[in-house]
Amino acid sequence: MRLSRYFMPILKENPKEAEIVSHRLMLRAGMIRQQSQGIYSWLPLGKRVLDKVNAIIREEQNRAGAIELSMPTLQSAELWQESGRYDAYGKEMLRIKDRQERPMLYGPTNEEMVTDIFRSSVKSYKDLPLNLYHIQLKFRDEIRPRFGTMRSREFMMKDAYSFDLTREGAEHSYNKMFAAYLRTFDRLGLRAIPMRADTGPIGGNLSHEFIILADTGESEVFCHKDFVDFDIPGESTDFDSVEGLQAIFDKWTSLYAATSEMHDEAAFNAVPEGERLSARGIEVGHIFYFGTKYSEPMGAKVQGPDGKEHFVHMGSYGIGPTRLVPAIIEASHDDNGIIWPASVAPFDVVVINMKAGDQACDDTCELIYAALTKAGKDVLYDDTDDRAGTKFATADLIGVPVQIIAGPRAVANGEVEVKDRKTGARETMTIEAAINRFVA
Ligand code: P5A
Repeated sequence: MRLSRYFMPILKENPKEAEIVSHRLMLRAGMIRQQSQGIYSWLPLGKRVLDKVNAIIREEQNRAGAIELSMPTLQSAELWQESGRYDAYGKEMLRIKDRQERPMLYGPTNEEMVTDIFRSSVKSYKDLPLNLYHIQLKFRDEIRPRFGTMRSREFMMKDAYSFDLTREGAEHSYNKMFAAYLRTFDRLGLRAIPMRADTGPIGGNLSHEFIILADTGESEVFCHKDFVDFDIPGESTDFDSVEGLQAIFDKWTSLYAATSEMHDEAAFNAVPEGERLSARGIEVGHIFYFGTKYSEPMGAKVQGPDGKEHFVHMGSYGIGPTRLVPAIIEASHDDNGIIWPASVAPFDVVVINMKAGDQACDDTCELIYAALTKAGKDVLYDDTDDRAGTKFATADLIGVPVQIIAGPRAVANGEVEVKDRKTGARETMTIEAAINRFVA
């Protein structure tokens, strides 16, 4: 991508409305724009990061055996009247009427709709277990939308829903998502700790929130500090192994970890003082087991091996991609801007032409840009005629992991400078070596 032809509206000034660093940097880097309170457009740079986050979420959901579909944002009120949640959900639900005056709503979550899909076609235990997920916009008319896309009214959610014949089966499905979440957040460069959590309007009595420790987080959390160094389940994790996944779950729930709603002061005080962590955190995921809460009132049942009908045991599993992007920034930035983990960086490398219009600089940059693009890298080429200082500030602000800098003096020697955004380390090397670093 040539910056001269891209759309990346950088802000020079610090936006006044931004209270936390991720919101400030997302606005400054031209990643998002507020359209009305708590409702955002994702501009091209932000969209690239969001897509990369979603790709990792999708890979790990698929690895754990979940199957992707797509459900609509608008739902009929009837479904929610069946489960009893239409009235219970209160003012957070955006209620609308269509031209025939039929009550509709903008989905805040999809338990009812997915249960309807399930009951319409699954009739036998032989088709279980089943886990269906989608990545879709939701709407919750939050009392206090704030911090940009961290807590917005319209937001994206990956929501998965599992169906099993028995409670034991459902617990295995829960453990699959538990392990998949540990892997997902790790690949996003984050350390998320599963904590016992309140179930709120989703229901059930088994639930974990996945929390990233951050001073700007909205949740107050309490946990054993050893969680910070626990091993993450590897790529070879067997998601069909009941014992294997139970062992992962048991290990990750063996020490104290709870959100403030579930906090047990006495149990926490039993943890030796030096090992207690009392901190603030960001909830990036939340998983639930709620048994037959929806399947019973909505009549979602299958025939079991005993020939009898059984209401299915269900769970639901949410991750917030539009919250994860600012959460990653909260965890990884410096005074100059964002520092993206390579896995979600909007571009792999930015090529900075320090003197656009200078033949040797132009030729060198074009050569590098073409070679890296051909090698399948996402390359941003700053070919604008801005001052070098402005270009450096922009590159640091948008947080691309590697900068290749081509200035007249180095280029005259057949060389460029390669800068690591995270460490700030700069290295002068031949043009060929700079290319080979990515191609090899
Ligand atoms: C689980 C999947 C649910 O809704 N039903 C389907 C269950 N859970 S939840 O905890 O309410 O939400 C799941 C995740 O969505 C993100 N999230 C938000 N992100 C941005 N702005 C919001 N207002 C918002 N509300 C929820 C969080 O990451 C949460 O863990």
